Amino acid sequence: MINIEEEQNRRTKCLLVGEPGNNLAELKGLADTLGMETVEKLTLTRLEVQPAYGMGKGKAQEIADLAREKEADCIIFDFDLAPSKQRNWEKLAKIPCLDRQEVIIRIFAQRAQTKEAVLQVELARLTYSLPRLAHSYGDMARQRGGSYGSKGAGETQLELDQRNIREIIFRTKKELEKVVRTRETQRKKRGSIPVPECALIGYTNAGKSSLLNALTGADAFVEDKLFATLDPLTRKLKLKDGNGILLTDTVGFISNLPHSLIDAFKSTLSAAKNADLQLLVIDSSDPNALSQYNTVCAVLDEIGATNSKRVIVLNKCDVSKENAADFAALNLQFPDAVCVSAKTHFGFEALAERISEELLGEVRTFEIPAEKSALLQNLRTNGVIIDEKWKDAGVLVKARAAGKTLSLMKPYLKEVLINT
Ligand SMILES: Nc1nc2c(ncn2[C@@H]2O[C@H](COP(=O)(O)OP(=O)(O)OP(=O)(O)O)[C@@H](O)[C@H]2O)c(=O)[nH]1
Ligand SMILES: [Mg+2]
Repeated sequence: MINIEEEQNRRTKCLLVGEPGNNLAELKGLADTLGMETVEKLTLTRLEVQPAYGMGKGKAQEIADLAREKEADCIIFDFDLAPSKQRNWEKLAKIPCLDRQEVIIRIFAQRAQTKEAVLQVELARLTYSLPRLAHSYGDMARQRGGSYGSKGAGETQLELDQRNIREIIFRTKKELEKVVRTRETQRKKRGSIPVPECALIGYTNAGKSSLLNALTGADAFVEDKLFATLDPLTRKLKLKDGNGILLTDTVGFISNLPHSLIDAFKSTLSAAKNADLQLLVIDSSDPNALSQYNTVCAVLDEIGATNSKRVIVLNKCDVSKENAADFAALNLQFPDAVCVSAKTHFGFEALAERISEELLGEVRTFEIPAEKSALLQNLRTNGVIIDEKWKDAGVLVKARAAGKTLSLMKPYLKEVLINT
């Protein structure tokens, strides 16, 4: 007899399948995050262009048999499966067959907490499901949004299901727009005095939330699983000079991030787009740090978040220093990067100084003639004065200034006068 409790606590077993050269470590991380147990990993030796399964029937049957032998409850592919291929696989293996996109969407769905995140994920899930309705097998049909099983479903029923989903997509979009508008109005109300904005951006698990917490004393959720953060969280960061800046934690990126998710999370990702400064956080202890960096840059390109200044932050250097060769290579690749550890707070002073330099300007000395008091006033309002000494002819000011204010001040730059 089945022990019901045991059955409920049993973790879903999965078989992972990846393309040649893929060690499936990341996919296993995704499966772990979903609470699944990986019973077997299988890397294909070559790729074939085969319409039914994406590989020969023999190989596909072998994988299906292996899944049965290992008592896997599902097969997960580390690449996209077209709807018809997914259907063929599920018919062959008689268990759910998920592709990478579906796994990521499911994690997002598990993690979503605020109304905005829930709506965004729902939108991505429905968009993913729509072309798959006609192909879903058994229980998966219902999970993916359809109301019918694999057999006996007439076309009218399918059309009805598709129309239902299209209507829900339309309603969800409208509702999401409303939530985003409300948030934007609140943001505008708060932002009457412009405060420089800085966003923590990076691959999932790079340590963005840990950095926000360590730098600002926030209590953002941190976990050694993927996609711990779905909602942006903003906190004030006090710097040595000036009135402080706003630091925002953002949703992590991953390679092959489903398009439907990028689309759905556009409003959340706007924090990255609107930031004056992007802190690009890299997990320097990860052997794939460089390809993760490239993925992040590609997503930023895709959402058009390319106009902000960028600083590379090599995080987790407490761990990566043990792996000296990889870490040295990263430092060589990013000579301007700031090395930090959210765990030990190593490098925090250097990071704060770098943020100040980028957002408020470097510390410079200006000699302002007495008759240019308007300039001094401008500097007081738009820059940060660190020290001022009055002399007969004017005032010697040590200050940070950036942008237009710095351009106006340039003729009075002390160092330049001395050097020329
Ligand atoms: N050793 C070490 N571990 C760190 C450091 N920073 C973060 N971690 C760990 O890395 C894991 C991920 O940290 P998070 O802060 O949740 O990462 P994240 O970038 O916010 O991840 P997502 O929200 O999933 O995108 C956690 O287990 C942290 O404890 C660090 O500097 N050193
Ligand atoms: Mg996070």
